[in-house]
Amino acid sequence: MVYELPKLPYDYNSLEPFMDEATVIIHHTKHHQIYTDKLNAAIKGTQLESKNIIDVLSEPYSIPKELRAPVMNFGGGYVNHNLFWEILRPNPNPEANPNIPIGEAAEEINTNFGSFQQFKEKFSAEALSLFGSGWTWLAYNPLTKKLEIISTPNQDTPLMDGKSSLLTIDVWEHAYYLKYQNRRADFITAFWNIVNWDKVNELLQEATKK
Ligand code: MN3
Repeated sequence: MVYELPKLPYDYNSLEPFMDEATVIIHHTKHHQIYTDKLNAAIKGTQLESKNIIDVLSEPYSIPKELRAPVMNFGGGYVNHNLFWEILRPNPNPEANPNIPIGEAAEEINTNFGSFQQFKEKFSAEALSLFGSGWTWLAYNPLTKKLEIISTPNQDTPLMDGKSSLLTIDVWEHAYYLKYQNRRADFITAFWNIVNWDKVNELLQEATKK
């Protein structure tokens, strides 16, 4: 398969003021594009060309050894960013539209973490304390049937551990440095205003059906 950079489901400036236009443009057209291009280059002419990257990353130890590092890095970077853009949405007036979980996602968050507030605090603390570059996730573990807050280094993804990704924040510095510099905590606080809870709920429903 040849992978393409997906179009964003909103305008580059529409996540303002929480995520600034310049960051979104560079993040999407440079960083995400490079992961896409390097994934295509890594699998070109190999047996992985005929497989779906989601399936490939779900079984990282079945990736031929010489391809494993580039496929995990660039394939992970490709799918992680695909998800990241999908779980965001514009919210120009958060005071009028407090952004809270809906449906099954709301219920499961309450069951697993006590309340949305407690979940938010735990997830934010996890994202803040992640050392170096990586991602913090809300994931569904099909073995325990529970939600988990986890972090992964680099471009690793919960798929590699058999878990389904429901929500994620990119805490690589490229995701926030232009606007927030070293203030990762402010970026995380802003993030909650633009989470697309309809999408998170949809992903949870898909994950629990499997
Ligand atoms: Mn990124």
